[in-house]
Amino acid sequence: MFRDGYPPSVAAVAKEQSKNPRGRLFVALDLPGDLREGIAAWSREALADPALRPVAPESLHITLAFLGYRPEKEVEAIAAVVGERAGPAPWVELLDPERRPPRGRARLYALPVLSPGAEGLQAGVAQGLAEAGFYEPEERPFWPHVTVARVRPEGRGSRRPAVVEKPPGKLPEGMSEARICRRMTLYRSELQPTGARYVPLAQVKLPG
Ligand code: 2AM
Repeated sequence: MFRDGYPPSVAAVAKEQSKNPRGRLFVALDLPGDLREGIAAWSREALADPALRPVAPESLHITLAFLGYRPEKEVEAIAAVVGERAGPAPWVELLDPERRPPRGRARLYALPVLSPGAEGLQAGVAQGLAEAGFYEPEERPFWPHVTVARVRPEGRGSRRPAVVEKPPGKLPEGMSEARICRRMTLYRSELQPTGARYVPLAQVKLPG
């Protein structure tokens, strides 16, 4: 029910939001620059299908915990928990692209990640954030991956993904070699018509 029985005006909602701003937050393991460049080079051909919207090289990451919309005033405390949960820098291996969902029209393509270290780091960060009340652990198991492309909608205003005629093939040899990831970042995702922009709010250097 609305207070006074009237729905708030657009101006009132905007005023309330500016008093209590919220950000769409997530914690991610950053990939080393040469690996991001390698993915970008591969993707120029592999993700050339017009139905695909490749992720910009600077936005490639492994999400560890997606917090959803949180009040901006919590950012400092969230960053402190992320810092406390910094573990050893994990080694990661990228696997050949997979689509999600596996059947029907694909919505995204991702490179699954093999990394017991990243799984350990994710478990610690998720537990710390959940204990502090900033995160609700997901029921599905953690799927470490790097999203490399999202599928555009079929038409304007449609929620149905377009058909991908030429899905990405395998990764070239050498790209699956294990790499060490030395940085974990708390990001704010800003949704824009052209795709999301990820703004780093706090960064943690991982030891080792
Ligand atoms: P994705 O790459 O698998 O799409 C910023 O949006 C990051 O948070 C993305 O990496 C995205 O994962 C992840 N993300 C977005 N919404 C999410 C949700 N509802 N649950 C889990 N992760 C999400």
